[in-house]
Amino acid sequence: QRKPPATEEGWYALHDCRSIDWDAWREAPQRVRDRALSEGIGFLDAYEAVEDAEEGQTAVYTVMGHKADIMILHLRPTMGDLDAAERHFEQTEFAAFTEQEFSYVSVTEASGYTEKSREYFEGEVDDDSGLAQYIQARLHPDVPDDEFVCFYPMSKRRQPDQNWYDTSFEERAAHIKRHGDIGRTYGGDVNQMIAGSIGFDDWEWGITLWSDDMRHIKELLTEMRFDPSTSQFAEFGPFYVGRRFDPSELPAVLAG
Ligand code: 76R
Repeated sequence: QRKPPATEEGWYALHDCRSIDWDAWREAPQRVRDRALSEGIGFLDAYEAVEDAEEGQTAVYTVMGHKADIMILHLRPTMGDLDAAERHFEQTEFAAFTEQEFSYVSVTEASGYTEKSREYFEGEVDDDSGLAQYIQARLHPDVPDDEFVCFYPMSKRRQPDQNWYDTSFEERAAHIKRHGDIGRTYGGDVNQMIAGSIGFDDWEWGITLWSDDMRHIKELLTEMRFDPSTSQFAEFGPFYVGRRFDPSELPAVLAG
């Protein structure tokens, strides 16, 4: 009755949000700044090219507002890869000018709530079927070229009268179906990555959304706020909104 959904995990994700110490940056001698920039660009280029691991993705964004200045997103096959990425970054001269304001650790997740995904989890589909390929693409996503990213952690509510974890599988599956029906109407306008973080971080999922127009994200999230799966059960953490940049643009980002 209360059984948890089957899940499959893919790549591990680290959202690494940093602020820049602008005073230290302005005061640093030019040769130190040059070295910091070339080490920063070198790190980001190598990680975007996934030179450190078998596979994965890395992307870097500027972050709007006071919460951070940049967000580095790493997706890698193992948690050890993420650990190495974080420590490797700390060893660059560039990192000395940054402070880690926020980070989030999760792993991409597919769950067996929908009828189709249940067929997949029950082993009834071939590996080369469209469904299997769709799920594998969700677990090993290509970070889209979209200009904007929106990241936030969330949990499902656990209150006496509104407890996601006390509802039956069937009830949760009905919620997820309606949730997915809304989500699919934004196909093409919003790309998303759902990553589970139970046991990894302070919330239960990390939501990463990408779009070329932030209004699509606002519209999607507003529609979901009115859907019972969100209105009755969702709790949200802080939101981070960023804009993609190419590592070669780091000097311009730091020139302010
Ligand atoms: O195919 C289907 O019918 C459902 C597929 C699906 C699942 C299983 C799906 C589709 N999601 C699933 C699971 Mn989702 N999702 C969120 C958020 O801000 C909010 O209100 C909630 C944050 C967004 C914006 C979003 C978008 N989803 C989940 C889960 C795990 C639930 C569990 O296991 O208990 C969470 C926490 C979550 C949250 N979802 C989609 C979207 C979009 C856009 C889709 C459509 C996918 C597509 O187009 O392929």
